[in-house]
Amino acid sequence: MAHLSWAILLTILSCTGCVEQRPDDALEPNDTLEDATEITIGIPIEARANQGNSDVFKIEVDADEILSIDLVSLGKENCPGFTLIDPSAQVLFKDASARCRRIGQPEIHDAAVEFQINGEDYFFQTETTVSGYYYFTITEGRDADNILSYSWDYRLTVTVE
Ligand SMILES: [Ca+2]
Repeated sequence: MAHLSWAILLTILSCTGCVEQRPDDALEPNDTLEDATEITIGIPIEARANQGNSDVFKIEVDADEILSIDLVSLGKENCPGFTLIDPSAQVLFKDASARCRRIGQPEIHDAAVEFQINGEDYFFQTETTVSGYYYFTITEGRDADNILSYSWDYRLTVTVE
């Protein structure tokens, strides 16, 4: 009987899905391009990236504009990876690793995309060459040994000039 109890306890402790995750934001589900949250230009969105659950946003833009994506950290584990795709489905930016810390270069970083890390915050800017929907994805990273699911709160503002 004692062995059975230990077995149950170990199962609970080692079951990653059993560890409670911080609640998702009201924008869910937005894990895929099909379910992307549409951004209104100039209107900030406050949202939460939970580990294992990407946040996908779509932004309708004309060609020959300056598209800026501004991310301000609002706390918790600041571990985001980013992807930016243009309306012709070309990947302009893609982080290489799902690990928490930003190590090394992105897997894809088109020369037309400016990317800045400003302390805890992030900034993208690019001149649009195609009109239509740009897709911007935030994926919360992880560490090899994190037990509790990581979670990052952020404010996203998109502007077009
Ligand atoms: Ca999501």
